[in-house]
Amino acid sequence: MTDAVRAALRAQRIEVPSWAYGNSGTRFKVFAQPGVPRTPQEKIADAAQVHKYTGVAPVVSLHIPWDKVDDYAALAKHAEDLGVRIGGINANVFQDDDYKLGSVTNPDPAVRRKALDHLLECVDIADLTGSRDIKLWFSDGTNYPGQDSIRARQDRLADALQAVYERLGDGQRILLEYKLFEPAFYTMDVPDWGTAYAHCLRLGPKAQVVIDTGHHAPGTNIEFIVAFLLREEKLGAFDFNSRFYADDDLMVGAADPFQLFRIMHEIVSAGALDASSGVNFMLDQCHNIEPKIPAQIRSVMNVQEATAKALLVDAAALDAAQLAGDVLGSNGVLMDAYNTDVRPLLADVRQEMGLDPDPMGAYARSGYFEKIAADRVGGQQAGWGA
Ligand code: AOS
Ligand code: ZN
Ligand code: ZN
Repeated sequence: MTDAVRAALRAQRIEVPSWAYGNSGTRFKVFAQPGVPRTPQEKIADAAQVHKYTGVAPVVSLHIPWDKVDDYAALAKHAEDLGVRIGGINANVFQDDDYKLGSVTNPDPAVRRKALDHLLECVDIADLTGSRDIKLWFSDGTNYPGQDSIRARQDRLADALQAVYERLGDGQRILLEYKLFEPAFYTMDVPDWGTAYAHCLRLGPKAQVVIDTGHHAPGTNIEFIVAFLLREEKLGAFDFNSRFYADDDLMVGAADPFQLFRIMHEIVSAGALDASSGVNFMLDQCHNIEPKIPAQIRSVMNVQEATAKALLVDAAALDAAQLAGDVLGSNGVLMDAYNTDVRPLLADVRQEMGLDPDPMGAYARSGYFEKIAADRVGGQQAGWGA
């Protein structure tokens, strides 16, 4: 079993977001940090550090227009030269003044057209970067009862999604992300997994749901959603992060490592950890007060630890206990795995991969931060929330 566990841990792939490396903050304040990237190229260079020290984060998501460049093929080559590649393309229809009353669900057809054109531009960019995933998150919604027709907005959303779906090339897919609230507070047009699932079901097999772990009501059983969508073959990706209260975008696993383990147990037990499953394990976080690159390294390590524990679940014993109705026995099997310290195993696996067993220490000793802090003075790109 250990050889298979080690092989699965070596093969694990986690996609990191370009926006995690730029300055970010809340509506109250953005605390600028020294050395943050000034260009998409520098964001990719920072993301490459995470892969250099973890060995399992070779893919970087872009966010358009934050990462807009003149030559996407050159950007993809830049990534490859650094040992990583460009992953999902994230649309942004939430920061333009025109989108105050919504983007694709706006009552004004001219605004809807503008938003749809941006979504189609993201597919064009995915063509150029060779990306499979076009990730769509809509901040669209309403703040007051009566503000707009809930049903009409669903019709507008469906029309826009259908247009993007028809534009998709071979091997591409829509990843539709839901969010319970914020920035709209009365209705979001894609508020929950059921809405996202229903739209993706209507669209077809190239439309999948993204589960952002910060996008649910407190107490939501996220692993149930994971298991259900896996069974329906409609789980496309995660936007991993941690929350204490809302969409806090904190380091994944930092608030509730047990929940992350339960999520990864559903993934492992469904055979969905392997890349062939099509599930994309992405991070979607903002590091407002902590150093960006180490925070991403820690996040990747947290996902690795939850995954390692999930891989250690004695599936045969669990199955037998479940079928026997042995409540304490089945729970005990799961808890035995969760309570296993997997850090020595992961340190071993890193050494097998030719890596330092301590990614955080190795990065800290590398001098990379000191170099970028000295080199990158001025003109820092604003990131998410800035
Ligand atoms: C917004 O809350 C969503 O989590 C988005 O996925 C994310 O913040 C970013 O816009 C990337 O799509
Ligand atoms: Zn997200
Ligand atoms: Zn979010």
